[in-house]
Amino acid sequence: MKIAIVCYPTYGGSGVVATELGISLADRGHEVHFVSYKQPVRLQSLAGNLHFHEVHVPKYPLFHFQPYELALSSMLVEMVKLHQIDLLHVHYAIPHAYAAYMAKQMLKESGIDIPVITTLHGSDITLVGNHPFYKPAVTFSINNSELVTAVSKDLRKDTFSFFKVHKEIHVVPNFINVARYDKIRINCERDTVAKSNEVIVTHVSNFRPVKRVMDVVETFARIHAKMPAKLMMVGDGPDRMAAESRCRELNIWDDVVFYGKTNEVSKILCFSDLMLLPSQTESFGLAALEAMVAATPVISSNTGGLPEVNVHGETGYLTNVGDVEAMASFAISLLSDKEQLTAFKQQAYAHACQFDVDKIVPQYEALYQKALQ
Ligand code: GMT
Repeated sequence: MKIAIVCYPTYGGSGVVATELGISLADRGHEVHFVSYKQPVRLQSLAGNLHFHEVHVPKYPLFHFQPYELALSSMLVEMVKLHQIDLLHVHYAIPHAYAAYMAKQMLKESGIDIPVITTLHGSDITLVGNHPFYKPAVTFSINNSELVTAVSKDLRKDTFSFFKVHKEIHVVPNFINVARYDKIRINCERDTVAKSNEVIVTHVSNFRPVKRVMDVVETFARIHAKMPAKLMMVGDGPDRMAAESRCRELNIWDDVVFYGKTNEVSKILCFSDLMLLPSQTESFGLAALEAMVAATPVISSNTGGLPEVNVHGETGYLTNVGDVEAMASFAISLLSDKEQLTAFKQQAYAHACQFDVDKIVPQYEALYQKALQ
């Protein structure tokens, strides 16, 4: 099949999932065309049947806001014709599903009827898409996609409760490439960041308010008070500075590393003992799954799709949002019991294997076949 994938190119989960999906589809023999305003960060090499098309938005002084959707839908029309694309798979409803709908209508004039598959990722439904300024357009583009998928049962439930959607929503969970992580785990180079008696706690996110990074810092401070420990803060975003100053106030600064945005996430997770993900809401929590495949148990909040990924008492623990005391107490008891920690590490890895790319990508392929029929 010739598939065009429209996504955000950034470190965000939706862009990562879309990129990994495209890479895997190309491995499975499909021709994949990524369309975005920049080459996706996880798309390191373009060869053979993997292509990238950059959307350019010409700057014109009349426009206060540059019309990205217009440029995207025009590019999709040209690209579909030139490369004889079979289907459009758009990740994140805003504005991708809307632009794909417009492209589809334009293509009809040339006698081409191309199916659009929309994958909902979370904040496009629960945070941004829900805003009254966007809601009618989001509802319209979901209802006018041939097929709609959501990354968790919880996100499907939210979509039905927030929008008047009359389409079936297929749940296709996020996935990871287990074989790739297995290779990294051979040499983690743990001693480059911590002494042998120190535990390593990690947080990975875009440091937006929804991630509650201050809860990470507060939880870590409690762990640090009980045992030698290091905190790895991976990612960047609006709450990073506040988190950094809180680390200074709490006198834990020397034991905290702020990495910023990095492509070394899997390496950092490889030497981690515990992942903290206290998000306010999380449709899936790809970061939790990436930790688990690196055999790192997760302490997360119990909201959204997180309970579909992190199993309480098996791969980690779930707590109420904002319950720093509970997170710290689970963390301290797990990290101080070597035997239990080893068991949780193995269980986390075993559970993550259920989300292997080879199990999930065929689900998308089956949906593509369905859409083409
Ligand atoms: O987590 C973010 O803020 C980034 C965001 C995105 O859209 O890129 O992530 C969403 O999609 C990910 C991939 O499907 C999910 O794993 C995240 O849980 C989801 N984020 C939220 O729901 C807040």
